Amino acid sequence: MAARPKLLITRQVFDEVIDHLSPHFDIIANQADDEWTPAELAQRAADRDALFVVASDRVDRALIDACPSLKIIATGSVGYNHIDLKACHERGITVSNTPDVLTEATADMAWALLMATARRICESEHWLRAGHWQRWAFDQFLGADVHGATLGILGMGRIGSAVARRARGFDMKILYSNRSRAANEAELGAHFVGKDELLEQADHVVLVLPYSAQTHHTIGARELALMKPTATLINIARGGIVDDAALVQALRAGRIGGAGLDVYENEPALDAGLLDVPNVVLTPHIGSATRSSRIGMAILAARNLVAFASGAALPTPVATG
Ligand code: 8YV
Repeated sequence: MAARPKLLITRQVFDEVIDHLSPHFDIIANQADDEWTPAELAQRAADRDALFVVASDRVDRALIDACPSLKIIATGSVGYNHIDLKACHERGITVSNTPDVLTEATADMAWALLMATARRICESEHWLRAGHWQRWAFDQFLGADVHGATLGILGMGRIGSAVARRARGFDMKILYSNRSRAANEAELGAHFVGKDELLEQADHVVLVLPYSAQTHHTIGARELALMKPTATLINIARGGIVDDAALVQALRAGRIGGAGLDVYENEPALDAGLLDVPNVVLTPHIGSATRSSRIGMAILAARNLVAFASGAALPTPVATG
């Protein structure tokens, strides 16, 4: 019997995922979820045919070069900006990701952040917990309307569309900006506009773009200055799409109303200013963090690996060329 291909799983995964992979691979797992330096990761990956990684693993050319037998990288994430696709292409390494299974959970998260930011949920809760609530007042924690407001979605892919569908229940006007017009815009009731027009008109801006060199700092000081002083900015996409330092300045100066952030430029490190401004809701990259969504992501990554090991077509390959 031919030897099973060697797989490294870089992070702790659900037991059923290990069970799914075990018949097909000789596995090194990290069920203790130890934190590895890039050198430790490269050392463990060196003799592997397959890697199961996550978005916080940096799969750069140096790591790929350190793995001469590597044939497939399955990431347990929809985003794949952490993988050097060019290096994979040159080496003929197959890559897969996990679209669809996290779309609805991530769209729910965009709404959780939008509502929390617009209605100052976290800020008022902290104030209450600190014992400041002595009496009710007409002007306490006045927030922004969500119902009937204008929603601007930057990036109208699967998650953007799911965010838009939810907006209809709030009777919102929906604007979107995207590289190309969305085929489903009529069904979503969404209007295609330029980025600047969207920023000028939207009461709530949701970022759902993939990160790339082209989308780096899509929202910087210039863009923040275009937004309404009452507007909220929600980022569930990737750190680096927003210039966090410029955002801190805009929040401090009251140039926008507030922000809801799940992702950060240098996460898990945060721009220190973000911790000091009250009008920002901060979550630790939990956009897809529901049980069903995270299990779905891990199982889909495993299904891609098993398909590869069996010589079958991958369910969700990433084009590297
Ligand atoms: C993941 C994500 O939870 O899928 C993505 O691209 O950003 C999140 O859903 C995270 O990246 C863990 O891999």
